[in-house]
Amino acid sequence: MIGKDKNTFYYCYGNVSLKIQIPMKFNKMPVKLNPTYTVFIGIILTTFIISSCNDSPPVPDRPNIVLIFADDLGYGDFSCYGASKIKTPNIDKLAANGIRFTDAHVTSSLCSPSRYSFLTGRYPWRTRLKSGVLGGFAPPLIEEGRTTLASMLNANGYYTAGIGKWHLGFNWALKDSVPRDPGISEDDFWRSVRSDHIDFSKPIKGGPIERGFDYFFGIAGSNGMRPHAFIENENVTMEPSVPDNFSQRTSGLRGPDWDLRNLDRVLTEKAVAVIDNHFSKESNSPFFLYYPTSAVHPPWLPEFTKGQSEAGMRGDKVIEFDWIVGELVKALEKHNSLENTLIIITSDNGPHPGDEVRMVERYKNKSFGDEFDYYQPYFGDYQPEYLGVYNEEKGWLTYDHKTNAGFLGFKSDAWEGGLRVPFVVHWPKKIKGGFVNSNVISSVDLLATMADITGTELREEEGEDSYSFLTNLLDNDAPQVRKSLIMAAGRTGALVLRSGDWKYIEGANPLIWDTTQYYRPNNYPNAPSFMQSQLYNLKDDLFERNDLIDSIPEKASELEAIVSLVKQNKRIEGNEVK
Ligand SMILES: [Ca+2]
Repeated sequence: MIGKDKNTFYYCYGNVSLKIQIPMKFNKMPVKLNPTYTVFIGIILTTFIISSCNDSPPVPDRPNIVLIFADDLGYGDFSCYGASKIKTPNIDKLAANGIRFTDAHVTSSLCSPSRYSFLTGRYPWRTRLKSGVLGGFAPPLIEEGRTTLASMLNANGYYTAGIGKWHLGFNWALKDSVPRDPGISEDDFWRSVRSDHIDFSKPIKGGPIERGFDYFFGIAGSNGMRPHAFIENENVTMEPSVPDNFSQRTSGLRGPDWDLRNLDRVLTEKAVAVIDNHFSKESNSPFFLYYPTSAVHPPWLPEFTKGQSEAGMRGDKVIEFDWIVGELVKALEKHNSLENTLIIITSDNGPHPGDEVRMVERYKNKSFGDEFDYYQPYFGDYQPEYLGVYNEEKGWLTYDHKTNAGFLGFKSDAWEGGLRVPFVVHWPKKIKGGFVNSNVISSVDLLATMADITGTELREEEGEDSYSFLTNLLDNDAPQVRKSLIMAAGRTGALVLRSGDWKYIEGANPLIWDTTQYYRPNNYPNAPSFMQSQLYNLKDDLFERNDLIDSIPEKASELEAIVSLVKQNKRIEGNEVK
């Protein structure tokens, strides 16, 4: 016998291989059978597949899984989703041979909470983080012992690797000399911590390795966030020790191997190495690669795609993201494993509108030194646009590219521009391809979907908000699984309920965020304040221009009541609160 997974045995005699599949129901029989009888009965009950045997082990039925999770990438950024100023041929090709979902949503329009849902199948507002994101030194957000995508797949025999931006917290070791004020919250204290407060000789606990990953290489938070150091498993590769000229947001120290301009190339080389190493071991077990990229979070410093889009620095960074996808596809093809690899490409939240003028001027003025000469060709004459969003004082350069595909709002908002994301699925062995699917799905559903794919039954407390959409992957005509979905505006934490075509947005708590005018989109002068509850019918009003909160009060009250119950930490499915 040369291989075995949960339901399949492989035998190889000379140049003939034999694959014996045991039906799932048989495998779940309560009687414990002698393995000899198991094989014998299995032979009677199942189909033999005889084929010519080469040197490679047989392809396991369970797919490899590659999740490529962009940062701040908008619904309108890929050419297969309508972008004309940016070409994304690698992603377009996967979409053309797979499924492109048009009504996929994240659970929060900011990084940390969205990532929490992605990995745990649980809504982020059930955690301590009710709004905003974690700082770079924040304690873990995923609770110890909670099932994650990685731990679930790991328990199923998958090799699990995480590469890229974690942003879900670690337990960093402080130097003994750092004072702690017992009067401030844990998160506030860690927000004040600097790199020179950390004892980098100690292991970094509470991260991916303790949440189900066999291997991790990446960065703690966003690219502009401290600490500026690569983390491999539970240690930094090089301690932050040299002056950091690369960050637009934080000054201080960086590891000598850390360069903001090439983060995505370094991370992608590691991701490709994970695939190469897996196949070099001739393992029969499948692998799970979780790759949340640094791209396309600001600062946008494209390393080798300069000028390849017509949408400035950010547009060129999207092209770099497409290059990442192409590199991973090439690696899978090299090992003849593209066929049975499930690839998913999506984003953690909505986009910025374009290049931020405030930052462009700092690069242009060489505020960070001569190292930014490389970017000077970007900075000719420009005409900023004022879109009524954050950093409004200097405006944005959009180059007529609509990062949000024309939806209302951007990153952090409760409107579709913040919450609706591109979602491409490619799995040639099971998906015949070329489909566009308009069912509502969410990245919080990945845990249940992957459990379904691997034949795992989740316990009640695992992935409590996750619902498998495997039927939608296998049959494009299958009905929508979700009856409702709860999301949240990233910065305010206001909850959003999608129920059928209806969308209810809770008014934001002014104690959390009250700069109302800052967020009002200029291209929609009568847009309601996010301080007020809103009601939209997306079937008639996809761009959320017609607030029905006053004209259909009974529907608003019905949905508001559900949101009120949900805030008591109840579970919701099909509007039935449990
Ligand atoms: Ca993000």
